[in-house]
Amino acid sequence: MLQDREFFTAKSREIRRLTVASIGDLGVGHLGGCLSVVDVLTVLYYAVMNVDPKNPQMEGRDRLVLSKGHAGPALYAILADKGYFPKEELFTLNRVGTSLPSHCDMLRTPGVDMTTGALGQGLSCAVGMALGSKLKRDGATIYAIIGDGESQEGQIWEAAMYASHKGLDDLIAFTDCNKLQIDGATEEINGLEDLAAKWESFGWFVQRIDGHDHLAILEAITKAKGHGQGKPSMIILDTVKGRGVSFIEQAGVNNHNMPITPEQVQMALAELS
Ligand SMILES: Cc1ncc(C[n+]2csc(CCOP(=O)(O)OP(=O)(O)O)c2C)c(N)n1
Ligand SMILES: [Mg+2]
Repeated sequence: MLQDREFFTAKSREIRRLTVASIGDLGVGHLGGCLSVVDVLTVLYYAVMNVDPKNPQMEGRDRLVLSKGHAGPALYAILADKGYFPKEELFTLNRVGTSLPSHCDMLRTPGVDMTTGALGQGLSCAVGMALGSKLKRDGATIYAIIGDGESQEGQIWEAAMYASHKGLDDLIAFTDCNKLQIDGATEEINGLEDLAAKWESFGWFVQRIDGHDHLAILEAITKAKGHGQGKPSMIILDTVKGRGVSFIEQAGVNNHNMPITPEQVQMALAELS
């Protein structure tokens, strides 16, 4: 189902509110890297993916591997909003006995398709899933979201090489290119650019867009599905870490795993209202 710009804007704002509220209740979390992927997650879950919250294990469903597993709380906000579990559970985030750990765990959370958090591994899992789906011919599309800092891991490029070798055209990956990693700017620590040229040279169909423009994301996914070149797709999303809340954006590299006070939570929710 296609959705319009106003719908996406309102929905992603609501998801940002839920994300900030659940991390805020805990007092600390990966605010920057969660807020940078809300827009792509919103487009995927509200306009693209064939999934059923009432049947999270549905055969042939599309899959998402959130390879940058520390952004789990943003995915949980979406899953709760879609009805996979009650929204109140968001306030058990990362507490003893929760089904919502700080990083994604497929054995604990309905709707989470792969356990992630050890950076570099998720894309390989997505490649395996895409290969399995191709062999079964179940029609699924496999989506993966990796971080730009994460892209410095060698395993990402092994997965990249194998996916194109196997012609996995039902694999659509995104790089959340927010230009920051845990302790600095990606270009200063271990530069990735020209990132698009790198993916192209590994045999992928590559697009690069504004990662906060919902319609551009939707258009890029549509193009990725229809490119007909027998290649996996990489959509590089130019994003802002902490997007949507000014003081979190301004914290820059300090918004990675950031403490947040109850007063700051109120400020953030007011800006997102
Ligand atoms: C293998 C591995 N090494 C280190 C970490 C710790 N770690 C968690 S997030 C992060 C930074 C990742 O940067 P990036 O991929 O750019 O994520 P984002 O900016 O979206 O938060 C690091 C080093 C980890 N989770 N896994
Ligand atoms: Mg980053």
